[in-house]
Amino acid sequence: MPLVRLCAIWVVFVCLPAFSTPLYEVYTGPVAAMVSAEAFPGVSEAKGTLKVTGIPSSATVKAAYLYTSDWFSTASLQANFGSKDVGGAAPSSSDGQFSNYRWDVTDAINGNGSYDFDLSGGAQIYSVALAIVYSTPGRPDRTVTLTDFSKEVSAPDGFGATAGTPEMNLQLNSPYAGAGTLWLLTNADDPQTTGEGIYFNAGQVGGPIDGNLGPYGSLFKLPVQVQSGDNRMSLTSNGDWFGWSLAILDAPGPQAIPSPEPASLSLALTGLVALALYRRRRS
Ligand SMILES: [Ca+2]
Repeated sequence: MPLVRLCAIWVVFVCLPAFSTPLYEVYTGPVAAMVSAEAFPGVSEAKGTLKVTGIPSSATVKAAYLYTSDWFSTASLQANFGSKDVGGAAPSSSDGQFSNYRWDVTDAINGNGSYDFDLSGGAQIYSVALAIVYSTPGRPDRTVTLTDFSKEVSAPDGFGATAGTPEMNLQLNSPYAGAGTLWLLTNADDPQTTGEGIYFNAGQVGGPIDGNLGPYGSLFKLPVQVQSGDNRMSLTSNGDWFGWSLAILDAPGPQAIPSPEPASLSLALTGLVALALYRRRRS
């Protein structure tokens, strides 16, 4: 958390808006994901452009969500995306002074390109992100799990944090083991306090968390080794105070049934022909 922001007054709202729920969606088939994000220095209105790249022209968009998060406020935020008014949103989840917001913008995505956004009504917005899951015929089967939440990761002395712990964990299930990709979005992280770690199962796969998008937010796309069953992620604070709001795991799908190699197939045919000739000679 940028130190300049620590003296902010936390506005407590008497009437909290209705909360929707965190998301945990699993997509299977020839699916893939992409995430685009932009950082902001703790603003009440976040305007910018998110780029969508890498989606094949034959792909179908299964889901697209616009994300932001806010600190010290749970007020509803208003959003425009891709020249459309996509309406107001209450927090989809909240943890202490950190809240996550989500809009379903699936209908607004028309393939690769630049998508303008304008989010207003916030207190301290540090990042805006777009997460897309798409399906491409002919691609290998995968298992993409998209989940959003609010986790306030805070220093042991807290800097005034009212929730969160120095280490936040999350588990994602995968039916199959193999190589995968993990996306994580954090915000209000900064380079002044560093040394954070990102862990996946037993090993460290990333860190520090120092605003790799700019002041003050980070987007990570990390290669991971997925195990069958539960996979445990951990983010450590090491003195920084930030929010963690999004995780997407691209994991293996069902293994393709092995087809006979051409060499072994011709060997089998040769054997069958030889057997037929031998029987004809004996008859
Ligand atoms: Ca940091």
